[in-house]
Amino acid sequence: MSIRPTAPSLAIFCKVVDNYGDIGICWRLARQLQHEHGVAVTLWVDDLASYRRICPEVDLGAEVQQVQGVTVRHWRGQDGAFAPDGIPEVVIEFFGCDLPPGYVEAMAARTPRPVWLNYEGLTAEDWVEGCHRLPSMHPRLRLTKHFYFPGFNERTGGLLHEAGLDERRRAFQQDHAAVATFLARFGVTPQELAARKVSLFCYPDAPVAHMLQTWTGGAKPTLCLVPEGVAREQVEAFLGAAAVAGAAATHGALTLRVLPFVPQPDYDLLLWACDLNFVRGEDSWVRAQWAGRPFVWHIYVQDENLHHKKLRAFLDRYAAQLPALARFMLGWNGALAIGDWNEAWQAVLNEIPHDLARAEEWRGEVLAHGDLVTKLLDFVRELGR
Ligand code: TRH
Repeated sequence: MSIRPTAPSLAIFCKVVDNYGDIGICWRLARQLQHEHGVAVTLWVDDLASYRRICPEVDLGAEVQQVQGVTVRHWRGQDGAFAPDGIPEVVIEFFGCDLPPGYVEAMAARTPRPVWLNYEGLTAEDWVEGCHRLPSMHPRLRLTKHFYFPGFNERTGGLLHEAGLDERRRAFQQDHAAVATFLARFGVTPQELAARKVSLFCYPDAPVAHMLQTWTGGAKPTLCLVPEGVAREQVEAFLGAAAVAGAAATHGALTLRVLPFVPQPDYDLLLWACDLNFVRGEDSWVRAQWAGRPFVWHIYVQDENLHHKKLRAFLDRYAAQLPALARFMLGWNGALAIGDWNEAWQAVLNEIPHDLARAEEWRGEVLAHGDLVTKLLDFVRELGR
């Protein structure tokens, strides 16, 4: 950990719109700012219950609490007056969530005024390059907000990636006993370890039933690990029972196990332990990119099929040389018809050696421009000058 004497104080405002992705990203960002850069972070969260699913030590009843070095405040609403001297040097609003008006007034009254960033969603589309770092004046107050877009190249804000992540990932993946011990927590037997291990995280509209059927009829055993609550209907149809943590069933070549929702660092271990990962949204998608294993991304649905455009923009960058994986991901997201599932899946499996090579290459390409937190703090210093 490098505590920099100039590390600013910083607040992150996180409104959990639905699911855990928003708090997933904010919590990861907060931790890395604090642990690796010594930043005094206050994380304002409106939904502590969602937060607790990925971080079990969160106290649902606390207005203010310390969690792993981060000050966490329950953001109860838009009311309230705030003192200018209580405002930190940097304020980050996540996905354009509206800050409490009294807080914004206090920001304007602070000397010097804070750096104010709007942390936006990740997309591989080119337009973000023109919007990253753009200023936006407050219509009334002497305050300027800047857009911060995460992204994949030097013209964007980078991706969250902790120091030493890759070393930890490699050490874990090479340590077969550690992988077996980790998976045994979920009831995975030594025999099941030999199967092709797949984690499954997606939105409810993914064609999960087709996938389960394909694995059931497969020539080789598949072990599917699915967190509780994910694709509940299709999982229950396969199990013939409630999809509660600990439930499991085997049909044909497929064994399916329902896992409890694990704390965020353990979710990385799950991705690292599997041969292939189905992920969704933003944060698990990025974590899959660091796992060194093939992944299938289920993108968050947007009006007018905008998400298909986003998916294609990513596939153009990532999977230009991985036609089977690209085709399967388009099918998984309803952008084309998969047709024969056995054929499509077999083509994905045949391509795995290329996926593994691409994952290594991709990490190098993206991180050559620095990780998100380092880039964000550089931008803050630039604005503060
Ligand atoms: O929750 P998500 O669907 O995320 C988001 C939100 O929907 C958001 O509103 C939308 O804008 C964005 O997608 C595009 O999926 P995501 O991003 O993968 O976040 C899940 C988080 O939960 C991630 O931080 C990993 C974590 N997680 C655990 O900690 N334990 C688990 O067992 C699992 C399955 C996930």
